[in-house]
Amino acid sequence: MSSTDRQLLSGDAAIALAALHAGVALGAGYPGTPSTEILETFSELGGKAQWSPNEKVALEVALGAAYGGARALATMKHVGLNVAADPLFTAAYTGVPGALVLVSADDPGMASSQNEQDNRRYAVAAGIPMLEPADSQEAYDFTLAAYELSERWKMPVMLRVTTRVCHTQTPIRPRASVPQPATAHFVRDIKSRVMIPAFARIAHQKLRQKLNDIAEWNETCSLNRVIQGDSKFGIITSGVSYMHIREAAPEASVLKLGMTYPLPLKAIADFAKHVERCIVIEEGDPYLADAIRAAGVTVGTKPEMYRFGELNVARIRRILANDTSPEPPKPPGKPPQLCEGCSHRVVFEGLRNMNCIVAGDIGCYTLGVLPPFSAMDTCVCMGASITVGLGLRHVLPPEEARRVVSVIGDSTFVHSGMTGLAEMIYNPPTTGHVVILLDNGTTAMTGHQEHAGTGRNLEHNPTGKLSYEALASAMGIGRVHVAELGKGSGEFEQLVKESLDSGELVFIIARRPCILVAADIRQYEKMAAEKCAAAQENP
Ligand SMILES: Cc1ncc(C[n+]2csc(CCOP(=O)(O)OP(=O)(O)O)c2C)c(N)n1
Ligand code: SF4
Repeated sequence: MSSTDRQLLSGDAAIALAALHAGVALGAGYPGTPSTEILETFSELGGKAQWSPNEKVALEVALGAAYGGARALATMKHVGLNVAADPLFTAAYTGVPGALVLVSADDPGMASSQNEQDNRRYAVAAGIPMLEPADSQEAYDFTLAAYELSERWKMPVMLRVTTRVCHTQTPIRPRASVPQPATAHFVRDIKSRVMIPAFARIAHQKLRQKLNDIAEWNETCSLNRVIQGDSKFGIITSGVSYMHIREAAPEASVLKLGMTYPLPLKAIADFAKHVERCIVIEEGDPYLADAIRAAGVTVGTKPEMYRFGELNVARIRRILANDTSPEPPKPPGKPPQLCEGCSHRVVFEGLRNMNCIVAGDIGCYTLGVLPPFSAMDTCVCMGASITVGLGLRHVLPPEEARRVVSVIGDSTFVHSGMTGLAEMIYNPPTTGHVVILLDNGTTAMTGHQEHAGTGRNLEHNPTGKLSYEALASAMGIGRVHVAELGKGSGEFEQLVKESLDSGELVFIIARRPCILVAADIRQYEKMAAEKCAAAQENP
């Protein structure tokens, strides 16, 4: 197959291929549906990709690479951008001498997420140009365009994709050749990169000027397209909604926006003026509709009920008919559950038997909330188990407070649990607290990725390994226990009971590999040991 032959790729794979073709020097991210496959594919294709402990770290590492003059990629799911929001806003001020593309993979309909936030709002709030592809070809083309834009305007660019775009396979034709980046090289530019207030004030002004210039450029940019149709009826749209619209209303004139921040408001007003009725159709929040109306352009928008969940052809037909009658219920799916033999079962059986108040977290183990366990009382965002548990401990009457435990997975602990431990040591509840770390040696929920606690990198090769025991002890937790989980919950229950009764700060590492990767882990370890032995024999 020649490099320009058509290929059937998911949007995630198309982004990875474009990153490879763009000569991206480093891709960093944290797994999360629907973004995970981007870095995995980038690595399989031969790109340098690495999992970071969390999204803030990933964005900062990628930003550093772009400060060094390279093209860099940062990937994450939508909620990950909440974690990375701090560097994001200031990266817009500093700009980049290389190029930085941030992929935010949103999950309207919450196929695998705790909320359906619409990250287009982040592009506006931070002042970062944003592109929204509709299918895999556009995912490929827009990724390349994002690098060109990032280099041209010397600032990060956001590629905002959604679940359907990420996971649907559609044909793409790669470009015959893509201009390659210059070699990475650090050029000192203190006023642009060190955001003390005196420099940041100037940087903010520069950012707003750049955004004005980009908005002007976007008025005639080829990333936006008008599909001429019926002059009576026009639709303004972006992203995957465009694909559904072509089927639901093939006769309509369509303005398909590819760059959705900053918006080409003159082109939009012009389009609306030339059709008798104009409506904005978009998945998620009425982001486009709000901005277009705020600019004084009269457009219709979808009824509020269509803000929730994904759009599809049937729902768009209903929007166009202004049908707000109740929608047919979705066929009930099989409720998810922990695998037979999953080590998390032992833990939640024990917690249920002891009637603990469980501040939980996000991972496979969130399924501990469902029967037969029903042993999780809170779950907010990654890392919140330890801190929410502490809050409960601080205010509940002592006899209730002593039943509170925090339960956190190993990948989640590395992601955002460590600061919770610092809080526990700094502001200890009078009744003590018990944190249970579920160390199954993988990020199971998102497809078994490695993390900084597994001792293996993205490609499963050996690398540095965080020791939870040493970390907790060094942070000042007096009672640190490792519980090798067996089949029954008896021993584990006894340990938790003693820990709760102690009234001290206790950190329990409940250890047993996820059964779905236990054999793989043994294989990785065997290969690493063989490599090590070979290196010793032939130093
Ligand atoms: C900020 C954020 N990033 C990523 C995700 C996606 N995600 C949910 S849980 C999880 C980690 C799960 O791994 P672990 O804590 O080890 O639990 P396990 O699934 O292995 O039981 C990830 C990456 C998320 N929900 N929020
Ligand atoms: S994938 Fe692993 S961690 Fe997740 S439920 Fe199954 S055995 Fe448990």
